[in-house]
Amino acid sequence: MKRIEMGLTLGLCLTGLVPKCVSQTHDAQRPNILFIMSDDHGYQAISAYKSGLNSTPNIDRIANEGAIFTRSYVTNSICAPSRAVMLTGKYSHLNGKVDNEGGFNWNQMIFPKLLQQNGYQTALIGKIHLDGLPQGFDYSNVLPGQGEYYNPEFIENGIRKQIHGYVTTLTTQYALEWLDKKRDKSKPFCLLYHQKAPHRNWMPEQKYLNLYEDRDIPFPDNFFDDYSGRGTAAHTQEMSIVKDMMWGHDMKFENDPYTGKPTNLAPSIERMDETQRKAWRAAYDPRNAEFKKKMPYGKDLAKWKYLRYVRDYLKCIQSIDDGVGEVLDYLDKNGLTENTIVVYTSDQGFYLGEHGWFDKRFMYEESFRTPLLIRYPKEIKPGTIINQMVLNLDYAPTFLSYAGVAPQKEMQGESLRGILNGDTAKWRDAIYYHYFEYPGVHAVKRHYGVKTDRYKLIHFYFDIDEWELYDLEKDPHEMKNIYNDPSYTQIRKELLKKLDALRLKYKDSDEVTNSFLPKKKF
Ligand code: SGN
Ligand code: CA
Repeated sequence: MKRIEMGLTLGLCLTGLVPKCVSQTHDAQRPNILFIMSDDHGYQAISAYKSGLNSTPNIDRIANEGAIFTRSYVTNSICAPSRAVMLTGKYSHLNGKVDNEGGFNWNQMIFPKLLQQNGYQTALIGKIHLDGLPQGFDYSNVLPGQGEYYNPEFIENGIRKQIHGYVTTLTTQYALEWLDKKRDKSKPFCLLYHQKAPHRNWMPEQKYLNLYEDRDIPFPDNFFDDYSGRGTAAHTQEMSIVKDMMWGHDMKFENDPYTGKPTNLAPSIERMDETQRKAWRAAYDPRNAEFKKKMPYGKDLAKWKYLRYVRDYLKCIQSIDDGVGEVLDYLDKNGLTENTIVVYTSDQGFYLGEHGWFDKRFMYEESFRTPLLIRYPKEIKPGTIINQMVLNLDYAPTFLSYAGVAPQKEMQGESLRGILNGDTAKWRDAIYYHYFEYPGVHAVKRHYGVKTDRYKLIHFYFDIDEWELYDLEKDPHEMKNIYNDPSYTQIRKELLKKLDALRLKYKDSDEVTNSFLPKKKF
């Protein structure tokens, strides 16, 4: 708007002749926010990260037309806590959601509430994994808990219904319906479009059941890791592809190939209608029969399990990518592309066979790091690459900054807007991590630590007291703990100092840490 027109409008507003006009004019300029997130989507499975595993042309569009972050991390690599960090802009020990088990306090401040209070229309669609009726949203349509792949239940504004269909396509359909028909188009929007896939147990959409079956998938170099050179935690975890994957649930056998007994795949299959079940069996039965003919063992069995897992995982991602394409097309067709910030991320990273693992939780790179792509044509140059270390803690301040809303002062993250515009001078040189869920599923010990550009220092605690140090330049796959290596004494001292400083800055301490320990002995 030209300055004279603005003066005139402002004048009329001040005289009370044109109520609300300033905010309406302002609203037209404020960007929309489309926050896309999937669950357990490792950066290794996005072609924009050039890993060579699969092809995700629609997700890649966000990077090509905007920015890609090469060092984006989470503060606590597990689902519900990560989401709580993103919403509140605070570390787990301050927002209270330290693990998947405890409740989430929806009464605390979260960025959607601030946007809503400042004239945004807000919606939450898909997986959130935080119990209770979501606050801060004009519309919500969410999966209960983890949600189901086939014929899932959705809770629409508090009302629970089972819906026929596949979860990823339904979530996309609801997002498009809200954008097109359910929102107040006179206001800017903030839509959280959050997919359940590719979370375990990796059940692909009917049309993708045979995708990648004829394609070889490369194995990570450290697939046959024996954990020598690492401490107790890497040895005692229960997230090994070869040892911990189940014949039913994970490997998709209705009967155990060795004992012939029915497996725990049954609940997933029973949810399906006849057509879905027929298509499923037509795909898996012949492959399972093939396996039984050969009965591979040793390293061949490990490789077979890896391929079954990763192929199913990648199939699930294909449906996510399709959905991203449909939503980006909707923005294009409705003239919304220019004025909408589109973010793609995951609640954490994931192991795709690195160290022989699936799942997440560890501060080791593949689960600590997460994909992050942002497009905003008005401010971000296409093809921008950001190498600074950023955190999911930064998302709330970033959205608020673009919306012109002041963050709550307790929020601990930094807006990414500056570094996206090339202002990198004062950015952080270290990041702090803290994982709490132990004892728990997958048995990953409690730990916290610091990562700098080159090094990573980790302290595993609770029922052990062990330190690990990695030189990521010399040892990018974190195979050799050098904490006690005398040539790293000085580095170790500096990192310990940095860790203390970060714990102080983010208000974590032994006292706080101890307050989250389980009350009863186990
Ligand atoms: C389930 C999965 C685990 C997974 C957790 C947490 N098991 O318990 O493999 O680590 O969720 O995942 S399953 O048998 O139910 O598939 S998270 O993404 O929600 O944190
Ligand atoms: Ca997750």
